[in-house]
Amino acid sequence: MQVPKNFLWGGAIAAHQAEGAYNVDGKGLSVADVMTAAGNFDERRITDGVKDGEFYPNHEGIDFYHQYPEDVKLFAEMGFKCFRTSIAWSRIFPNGDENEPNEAGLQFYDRLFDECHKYKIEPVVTLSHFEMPYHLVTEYGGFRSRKVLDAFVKFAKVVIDRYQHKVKYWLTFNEINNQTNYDRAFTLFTNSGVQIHKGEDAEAVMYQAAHYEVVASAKVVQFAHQLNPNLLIGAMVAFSPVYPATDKPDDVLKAQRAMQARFWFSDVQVEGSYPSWLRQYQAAKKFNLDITDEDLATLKQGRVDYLGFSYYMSFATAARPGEDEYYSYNEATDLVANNHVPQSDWGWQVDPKGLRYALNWMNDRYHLPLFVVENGIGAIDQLEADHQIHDGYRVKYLRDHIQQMKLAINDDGIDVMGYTPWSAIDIVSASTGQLSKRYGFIYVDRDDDGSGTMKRYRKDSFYWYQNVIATNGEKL
Ligand code: P53
Repeated sequence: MQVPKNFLWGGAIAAHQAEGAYNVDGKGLSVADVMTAAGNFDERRITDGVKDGEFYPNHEGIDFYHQYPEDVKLFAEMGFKCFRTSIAWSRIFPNGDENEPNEAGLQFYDRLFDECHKYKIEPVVTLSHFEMPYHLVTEYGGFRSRKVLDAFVKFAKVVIDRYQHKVKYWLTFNEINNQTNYDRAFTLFTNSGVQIHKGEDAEAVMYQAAHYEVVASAKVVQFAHQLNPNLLIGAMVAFSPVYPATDKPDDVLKAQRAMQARFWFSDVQVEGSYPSWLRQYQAAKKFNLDITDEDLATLKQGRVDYLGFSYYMSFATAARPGEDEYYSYNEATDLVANNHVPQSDWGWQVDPKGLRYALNWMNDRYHLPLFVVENGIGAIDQLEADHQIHDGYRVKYLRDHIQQMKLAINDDGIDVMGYTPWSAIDIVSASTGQLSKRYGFIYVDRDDDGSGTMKRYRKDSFYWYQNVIATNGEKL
């Protein structure tokens, strides 16, 4: 059993987790540059600018900024048809609010995309992947300000115009729905550049920031469609489905609300309007949001062409005794463990069948082509004395998930554009800042404290994936 002929096999990374060179060629600080490293179960700290004596793992990343020719060559050796990365906003507009872009930053992505095309690798580019210019945080409070909506659209127009003949596949906001978990500082900061002040209603702030983002996304879609009809612009959500913990009707309703709360973002981006429950909910909660008629018209005119999503794990939820009439969902407190699936070393619930569920759920709801733009497992790898890495657990994870994706394609008839596992190569973990939470097919000799040679080594999974691509998914 194979997948369609033109299927886009590849791998994914994000600029801030790989490039390093955080202050090179005019790049400004981004939100990723003020986050420290954490351990397995604690959170990265967000510092007030870059502080002496702190370690910021994204500052060097894996030095992809300088070593990309060697890395892209390795991607080509695996047979990648596409490669997903992001454009670091702060390379193009170092502060975010300049009038003119930074030409040196633009030239880097020219070189990178040219390098990809040398091997017939199609770039898939995310416009905003947890890397807003830090100046937009300190000056405007991130996406709580409409000015940042405009700054983002300006940035997006510059890069889409510049690379329209090199990049066909675009995604607007990476995992725009992580901020459903509005009580977690990391998600609001990385999605939206937002920090919550004492006494503020984080949920209301999230709905405002996310509104400006879906409007920005719609403006970008509109711009791209007018500029060049060959371009395809997608939305991108983290698809962790939320299952009801039991068959109790209250749990089922709670899980339904959780799904609505996690996926209203893509509802708006795909359908061009807010779902009815959310309008009622926002009014009942008296959030007092700046949502204009003009915004609502913009949303209708900027519907995405496809839906990209990440899939790592599934969640489960249970209703609380005396649940309120809204079945409101707070991701920080309302998730429960699912004892039917195992967990990764970082506590992520491993559930391959959830990927088939995800594809069917989105296909039923959105009727658009779907693109699996992230899937993978963070694990500790051992570099052996002979420079081999035996990562059978990674092969097993990916095999089990590809198997389910193939069932969704062949048995359920779903239009899946491609598959770009996370990550093409080891990079800095987004949530922990660790290098040791490894996802790649290519090992990078770098440790959590920044030591190591930065040398690249092929893992067992590298050769396995090479064969998966060569057989178009037949041999797993
Ligand atoms: P890390 C939360 C839930 C699912 C995916 O994550 C997530 C997050 C935020 O951490 O992030 C995505 O590195 C994200 C990538 C990230 C990858 O998943 O925290 O798009 O930037 O690296 C894996 O283990």
